[in-house]
Amino acid sequence: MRSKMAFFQLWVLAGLVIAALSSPITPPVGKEEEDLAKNYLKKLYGMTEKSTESSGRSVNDMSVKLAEMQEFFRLKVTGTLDAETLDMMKKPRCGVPDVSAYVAAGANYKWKTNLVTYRILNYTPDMSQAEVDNSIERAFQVWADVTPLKFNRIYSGVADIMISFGVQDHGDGYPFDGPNGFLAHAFYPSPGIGGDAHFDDDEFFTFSSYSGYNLFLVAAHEFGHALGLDHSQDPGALMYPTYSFRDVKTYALPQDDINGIQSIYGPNTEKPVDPKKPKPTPPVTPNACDPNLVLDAVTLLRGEILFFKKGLFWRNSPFSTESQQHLIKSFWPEAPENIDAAYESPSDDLVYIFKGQNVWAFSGYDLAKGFPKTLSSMGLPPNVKSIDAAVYDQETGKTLFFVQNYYFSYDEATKKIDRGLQRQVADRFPGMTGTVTAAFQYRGFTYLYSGSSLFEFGYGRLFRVLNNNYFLPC
Ligand SMILES: [Ca+2]
Ligand SMILES: [Ca+2]
Ligand SMILES: [Ca+2]
Ligand SMILES: [Zn+2]
Ligand SMILES: [Zn+2]
Repeated sequence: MRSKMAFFQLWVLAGLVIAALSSPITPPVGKEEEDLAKNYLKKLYGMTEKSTESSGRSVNDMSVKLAEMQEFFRLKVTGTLDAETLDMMKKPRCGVPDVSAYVAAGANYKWKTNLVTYRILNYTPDMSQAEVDNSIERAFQVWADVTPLKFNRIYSGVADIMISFGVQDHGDGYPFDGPNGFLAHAFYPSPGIGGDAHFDDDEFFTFSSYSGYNLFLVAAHEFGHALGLDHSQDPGALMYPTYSFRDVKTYALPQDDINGIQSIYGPNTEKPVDPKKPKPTPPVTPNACDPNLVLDAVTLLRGEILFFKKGLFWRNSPFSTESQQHLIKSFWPEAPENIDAAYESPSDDLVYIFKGQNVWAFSGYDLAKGFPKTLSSMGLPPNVKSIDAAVYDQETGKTLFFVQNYYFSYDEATKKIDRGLQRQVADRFPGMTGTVTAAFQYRGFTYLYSGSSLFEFGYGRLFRVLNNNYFLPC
């Protein structure tokens, strides 16, 4: 079993995920990828492989475990190693299994006291010691804020939560894997190694930038385990297994994690230290079945449709009947959240994202040179402080920017706003009387959202009025 762990070293190219955006066609699965998948399922889903002779048996087990993993990540359950599943396996993540029964069956995932001690045994060379101390302290504070728990740092002796950085085999039988792949792991509450958190020092940990892996975010996730939490299936949750950058300065623990930890320890009954400085509202992952859901923006991206709401988006692929929800920051760490509008320009193969007076352009995952820019750099008049929606019109090669009941027409070839400036939305889209809040074009139809309604236009007229979740998984 131990010798097989070496395969994890092959598993270093988290950047391969990028390929998924540009090529939706499933490439043949190579030996390396199959090994990757096997090790993933063995380590995280309790797959056992009896021996190579009984190959029929092990293939079966693999397909069962693949289905389990696909189910966990809400992927299409195929039981086969498809491109979508491989992409998920290549994402950098926590090394704790997704189904806890395989690691600590029957364990009591709870500290018996509300006063928990921690000790930092060593440091990473990636950051200053003060930055490590601060990241760890804030990571505990995230949980202390919403529970009766208090965390006391000690400098010698045995703490409940012993924190250390290590590489490869670091003495607990769960070796790390070099850069990317597994970033850290932690043990559920119990004496001895229980509660301890280990960080893979082959990663580059950071204090505040979005390159490398943010130590505060990784630590806050691991401490969730150290307090007794399992992985969450909510892609917006801190306890989701894969790593995603979040804005650390404004970080607020998501509601899903608050519910999880409070179901173990109860809420924090203490009054806030400074009542005048309210804590940020916990983010709630948008629900596709909410009849009052008002989407922020919709855009095409290389044949897929992305539906934005708050910090997340649903991604609808024509090659799959499912659509998955992702954090915006997990695709574009530099992009804003709660965006106003988005569209894809096929002529320059960029996706544009709007918020307030700024516009960001991305080529695949990368921020295009010179961005973010201002709305006025696109030729919009200075009195336009934000736009409501944007859509690229395939027929004319123009992009429409919606502002209240008006729209501007932007020529993608000349990169200029057409003369004549703003026009009435209802002149072009008869029947569209409200503000257009999001828009996209698909299969020759123009879809305009206004609040929680969806208007379908084709051949110059309104075809249907649909529910806001018509294209969403509900
Ligand atoms: Ca311990
Ligand atoms: Ca690693
Ligand atoms: Ca909008
Ligand atoms: Zn984890
Ligand atoms: Zn370890």
